Amino acid sequence: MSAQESIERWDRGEIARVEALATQLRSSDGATRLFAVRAPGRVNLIGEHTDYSGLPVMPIAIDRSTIIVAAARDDSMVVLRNVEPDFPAREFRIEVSIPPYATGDWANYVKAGFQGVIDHFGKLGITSNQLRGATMMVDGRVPPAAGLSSSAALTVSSALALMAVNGLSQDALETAQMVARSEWYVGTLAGGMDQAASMLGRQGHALLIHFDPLRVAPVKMPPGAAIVVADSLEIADKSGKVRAEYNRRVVECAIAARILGNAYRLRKVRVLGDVVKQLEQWSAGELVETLAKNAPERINLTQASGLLHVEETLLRDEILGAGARRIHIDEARPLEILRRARHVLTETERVNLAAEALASGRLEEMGTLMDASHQSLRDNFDASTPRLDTMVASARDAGALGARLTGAGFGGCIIALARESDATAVLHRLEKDYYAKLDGGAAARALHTIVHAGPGGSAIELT
Ligand code: NG1
Repeated sequence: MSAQESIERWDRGEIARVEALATQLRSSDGATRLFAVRAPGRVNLIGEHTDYSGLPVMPIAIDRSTIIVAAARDDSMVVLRNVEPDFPAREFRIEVSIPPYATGDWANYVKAGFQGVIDHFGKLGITSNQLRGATMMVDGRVPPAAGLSSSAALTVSSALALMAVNGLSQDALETAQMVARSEWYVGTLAGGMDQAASMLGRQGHALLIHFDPLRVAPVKMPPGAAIVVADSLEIADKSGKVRAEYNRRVVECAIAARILGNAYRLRKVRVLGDVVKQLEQWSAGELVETLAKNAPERINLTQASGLLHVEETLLRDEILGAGARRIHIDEARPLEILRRARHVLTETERVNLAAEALASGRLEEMGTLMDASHQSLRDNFDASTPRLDTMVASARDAGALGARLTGAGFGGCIIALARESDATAVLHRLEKDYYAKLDGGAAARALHTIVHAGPGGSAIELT
């Protein structure tokens, strides 16, 4: 992609942010050759907690982004400065395997993006000691810990910045694939939705994304439809308790997949997507019934290894990972496999229906599917909270066609689909029913707005 093509993806506000960062970098470091990259956050319209099972999702990239202005260095050091004073300056070295900072450090997401570049280009023969370091100024405007993928915006923009200062370029799909697993670096066994949306977003379109291999089909947003996003202000902090809940869901889904794989005598099943892809025809109802016949609703890893005829240590290594990246789950609580599989499989059916509904402008149907998604996330996946449920109900009462939590849940944002003419009423109702009942000033602090589907990440050289 040429610099000229990609600058068209930047809006005026972003260009002003770039100019401010570039001025600082020029005056503090005397840098002359500068690159700017942008990567947006995303909201997911439907297909929640399906990506790590290799099953489809349908997000939009949003018109809020992280921007980095970077200058190459002659050594392998990376010097990071963030415009946000809560995120302190950081320095580290590029090496084959970059050691992470302590959990929760913002710069781990930069390191995660870099590690993706190092691993990927390493396989292509470009070793880490050939990569130049960079001085980078970071300006993120995707609200953090709200389910809008501020982390993917930072990871993707960091990867793009390291590539840009080193003169590395490749197809956007390849970059999306390269960064898909980068959040494993920070200990979240995330699927690849956020990075794919951030990299491959398309103006005015939702993205129907399939995984393994990654494929993206743009679905035009119907005229007259508005997407409202509202932050619950309940912090879905992915570096703490929420990560444990998230990883637990990944494990629960992986066990359900293996039990189904055995029941249908399928080969090499790791995730529910492997089951669905190997069966010529399937329905969520039938698969859930099969699972119920072949395993108890709740199970622990020892019971699962018995059922699967796999040695327990092997099963643990396969599902929880090995070495430093091994994840910990609280084994005193049984793993809920039936309800989790019911959510993921019915959600997959909903994504497929939603893609058709949206493409043909059937907004009511799309809304109904979003409502059903929320109910399943609440009842089968235990990913909602009373606050998110209240907001979803308010949005529906105010005339939204459908509403649901978006992202991992456990706090964060809701999303509502409304006719353009009703969107403001939905926002006002949330202010009155929800924000007004929180502490003073909540409505002023909380992001609640209409978002538009914007373009994916890109890099330009500043002249
Ligand atoms: P959030 O919590 O919005 O970042 C997470 C995962 C996604 C996906 C959704 C649930 C990360 C970085 N992202 O999104 O991959 O699994 O939950 O659909 O953990």
